[in-house]
Amino acid sequence: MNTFRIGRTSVSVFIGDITTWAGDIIVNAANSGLLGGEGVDGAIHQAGGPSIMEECMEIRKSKGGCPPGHAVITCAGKLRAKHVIHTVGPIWEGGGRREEETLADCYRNSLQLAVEVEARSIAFPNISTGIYGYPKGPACDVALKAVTTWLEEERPDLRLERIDFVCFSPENEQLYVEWLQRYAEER
Ligand code: AR6
Repeated sequence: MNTFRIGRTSVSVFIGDITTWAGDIIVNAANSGLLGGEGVDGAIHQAGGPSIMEECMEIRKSKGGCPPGHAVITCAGKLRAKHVIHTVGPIWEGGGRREEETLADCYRNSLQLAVEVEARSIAFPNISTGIYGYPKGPACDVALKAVTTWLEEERPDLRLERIDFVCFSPENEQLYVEWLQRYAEER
C-alpha cells in the first residue's frame, strides 16, 4: 500500500528525487547551522539556487540557526514548491540520546509550520537516515508514527490534503509501504 487516508489528508509513499516534487512545501534534512551540505540538503540548494541559502543566512543571523528537532521556513527558489522547511534531524548515537524524540519533533514541528502557512501539501525525505546514520527501519517507524498520530488528533480546520514521503532508496520505500500496510490492517 502506498497511500492511506486519515480524515481529509492522504499519506503517500513514493520513490524519487524530492527536488522535482511539485506542491506547497518540500522539507529539507538540514544541519543546525543551516549551512547546506551533502545529501538531500545539497540537492535542494543546488536545484533551488542561491535565494534559499540567502534566507538561511538571515535566519542564522537572527536566531543563530536551527537546533535539532526544530524547523524553519524559507522560499523555495527555483524549485516547483512554494517553500522549503528546513528541519534538523538527530545524529544517531546508538539510541540513548533522545534521538527518537528529536526525530519525531522534526516531523511534528514541520507539520505545524506547514499549517501556519496554510499549506495544502508537503513532502518529506527520510530525515536522518543518510549522513546522520539513523537506522532506516526505526526511522520509518518514528516518522510514520509521528505523522499518523499528529493527523489522528482532532484537527477540524486542517487544510493539509497531501503528505508525501519521497524515499530515495527502494529499501526505504519498502519499509514505508509495509508500515502503512500494517497500519491499515490494524486500524
Ligand atoms: N531526494 C530525496 N531523498 C534524498 C535525496 C533526494 N534528492 N538525496 C538524498 N536523499 P541525508 P541526514 C535521502 O544524508 O541523514 C547534510 O549534509 C537519503 O538517501 O540527506 O538527515 C546536511 O547538511 C536519506 O535517506 O540527511 C546535514 O549535515 C535521506 O535523504 C546532514 O547531511 C536523508 O539523508 C543531514 O543528514
